[in-house]
Amino acid sequence: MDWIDLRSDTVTLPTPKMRAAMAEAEVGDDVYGEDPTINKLEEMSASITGKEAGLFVASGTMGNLAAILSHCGRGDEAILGHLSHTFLYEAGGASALGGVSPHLITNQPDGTLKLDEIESAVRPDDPHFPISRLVVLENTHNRCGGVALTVEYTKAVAELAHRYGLKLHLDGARIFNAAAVLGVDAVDLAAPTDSITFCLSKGLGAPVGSVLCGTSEFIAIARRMRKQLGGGMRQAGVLAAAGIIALETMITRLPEDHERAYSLAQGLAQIRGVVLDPGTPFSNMVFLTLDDQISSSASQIAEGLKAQGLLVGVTAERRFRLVTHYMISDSDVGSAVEIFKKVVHNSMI
Ligand code: TLP
Repeated sequence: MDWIDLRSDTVTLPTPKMRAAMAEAEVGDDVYGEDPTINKLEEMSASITGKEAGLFVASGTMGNLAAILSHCGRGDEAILGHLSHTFLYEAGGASALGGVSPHLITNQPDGTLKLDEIESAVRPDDPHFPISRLVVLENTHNRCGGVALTVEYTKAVAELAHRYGLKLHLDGARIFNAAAVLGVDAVDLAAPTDSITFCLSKGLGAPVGSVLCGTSEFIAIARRMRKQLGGGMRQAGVLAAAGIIALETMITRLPEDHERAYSLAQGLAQIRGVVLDPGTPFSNMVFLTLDDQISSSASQIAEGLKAQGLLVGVTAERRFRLVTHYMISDSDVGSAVEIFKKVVHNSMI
């Protein structure tokens, strides 16, 4: 079956250009720092985020974890949102492997954390408390609908964090989507932060990898953390080669995904029985919920959609996430709406 796969932008396959670059990549032992393709990707990544240095890592999860472990020691605390990917979906790595406690603050619907709540979360210097070391933001914010955090907001959080001697890490898995939505440069979104992870293997279509960027001093520490985590790779230039093509060819086309997410939302909004989240889509994600006219659960509806060739993400009992990416065409959007309509209609009470 020719699937229309809207579960995530992580399902994207490498483009022919990526495969060609992978086949021809010049490689070496990256643990010795001798893989020219990885070195090039790391330099490009540093420059595209305006940081001094970059570190190629296996995944967004590894990038965020290496960052937290580099900023914090055992018993320290990181302040982050209750809906952040790092808290919800990274298997508790920071606590399990680093002994770093999460100090949760409520994410506002727009993905932000309230400044006064961050400030109150910073621990006083008292032996009863862990030491507050880090604030973590996410841009775009996945569970908050793919919404982008602005440069001004990021600056305000950085200023606050720095005032208290804390660092700011940005989970910028989809930072280029955020930059496209806001019409700003990724450098400006990253500038206030002390470190940023961005992903090559989501909307940018590369098969593997993320890059953690920061000062040279920070990246040297993170490089040791990556080794501890078992992420010191050898001739991984074959992977980095695809990442280079991703940076060169896939960033400028992201607005197409946002336009298609918009058309998808317009189409789905016409279907009786589903309610779209207010404002969705903010970037390449459409979030919607089943209303009372539908007796089936989201999983049951998803099974029905799958039988018709449409794959969607189920994020709660009655809730879906649909994500557009470069493998989704205008006609896929039209078909997805038709399939959704048919399956939901058949589930009407
Ligand atoms: N997100 C994936 C799933 O894990 C949910 C997805 O399909 O959206 N930060 C953010 C904001 C992410 O969305 C993700 C992946 C990560 C970090 C982790 O990246 P990977 O999967 O490369 O470890």
